[in-house]
Amino acid sequence: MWMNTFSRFARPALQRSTSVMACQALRACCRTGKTAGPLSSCLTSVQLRGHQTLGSASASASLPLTRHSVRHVRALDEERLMEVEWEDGGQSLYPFTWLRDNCQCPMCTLESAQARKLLMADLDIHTGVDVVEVTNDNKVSIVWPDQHTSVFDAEWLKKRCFSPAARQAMQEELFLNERYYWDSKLRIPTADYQEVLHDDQAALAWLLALRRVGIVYLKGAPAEQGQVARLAERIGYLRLTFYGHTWQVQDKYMANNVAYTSGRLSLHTDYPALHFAPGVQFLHCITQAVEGGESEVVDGFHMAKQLQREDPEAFRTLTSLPVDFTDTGTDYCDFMLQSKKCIIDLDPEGRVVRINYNNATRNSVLDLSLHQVQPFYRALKTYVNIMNRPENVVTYSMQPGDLVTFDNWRLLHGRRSYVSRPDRLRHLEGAYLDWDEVMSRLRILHSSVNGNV
Ligand code: OGA
Ligand code: NM2
Ligand code: ZN
Ligand code: ZN
Repeated sequence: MWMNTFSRFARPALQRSTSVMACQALRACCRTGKTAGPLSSCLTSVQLRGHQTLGSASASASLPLTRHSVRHVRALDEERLMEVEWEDGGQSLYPFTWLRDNCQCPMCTLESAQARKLLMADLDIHTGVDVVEVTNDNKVSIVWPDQHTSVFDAEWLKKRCFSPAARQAMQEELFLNERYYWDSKLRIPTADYQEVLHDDQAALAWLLALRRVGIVYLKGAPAEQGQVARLAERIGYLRLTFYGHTWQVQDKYMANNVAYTSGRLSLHTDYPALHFAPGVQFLHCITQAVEGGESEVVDGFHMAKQLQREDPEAFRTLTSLPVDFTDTGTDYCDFMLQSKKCIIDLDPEGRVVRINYNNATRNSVLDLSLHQVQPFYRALKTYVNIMNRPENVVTYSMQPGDLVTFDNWRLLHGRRSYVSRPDRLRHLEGAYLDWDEVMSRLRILHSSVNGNV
């Protein structure tokens, strides 16, 4: 039953990003109901009220554990590499310098902190080796010229193999950078607030979907303040900003932010006025307006890919021209922020990693040469037009007790204007977190739910 739902959830509304691997992993998940490997678990799910309801992340305990045994090891002195031949026939190469740098003995490693004690000053980056051999318990032992001995576990070495495929697999396991792109057909993954608070499998499923899809809806929170802080404590701690530890989205007299009015908020990411914008946002509905106030979201990464395809010149403009943002006022304390960001941030490999765009805080100071001004507006308008296409926007209306969690580096969100009535004040409570803390909790939950594989 969940398989059906999940594959519908995965395609066609969810289009995968670049690599083929995650898609295969996802399909494998859908077929077997098992995780595809460490930290690439999929989610079991059943449908509820038009949303995609998350079950729990499936455990990998029943997967056969692949144990890697060393058949043979030798030193390639010329290349200064150690070659490991595995029982399955594969081979891995490890540089002498890297092996010496990562000796796991108590003199070189502080075991209680899993941290390196060996100093760079004491590392000979031209070292040779005296002896390399496989021990009786299938470890690799190296005696260095100064007779210091290092012993490496076979699994430990295998995971750190330098082949492009092994490196890619390790990076995916560590950072979960594969994303499932979506459009208006997305059924937002949904979980139960109380379950996420009290059940580790539910919490893991929540955070995996938050990472992969970018948005997860939680239902069943008490319609009173304090819930976003409670949820942040489930992860670690929240991110304090000038708007406070948590903040109240309400129509306020002399509002210090356009969000604190009853007006329409066009699609935006929060806080581009901070150079390090919050990675994750929680919004909890305490009271909804009688009329209006519906929420809108789009997948900013998917929209950026679409822009790149449809208008490469506009994409180049938005990924290369820095734009000034500003925010001034008083809240938690007084503030006078200035920042410079490209609307679309790429990593060194050219992958989209962050969207920075709030039209309300985009500065009137525009640090561009005269001839760049019109191309900049043209590019931004093109990107915004793509986002606003009905086939790209997901619309929902938050009800008291609903709590939405989303990737603020990836999604753009907005809200329709609403009718403010003194007897029914619309009230959302919000909070920010950063991705480091969220990913840290995700890894811990993954190893406690699925065992340290
Ligand atoms: C915000 C915001 C959404 C809403 O406060 O930045 O996007 O529904 N609010 O009020
Ligand atoms: N609030 C909701 O970029 C922004 O100013 C987003 C932030 C006021 C904390 C709004
Ligand atoms: Zn050592
Ligand atoms: Zn916002």
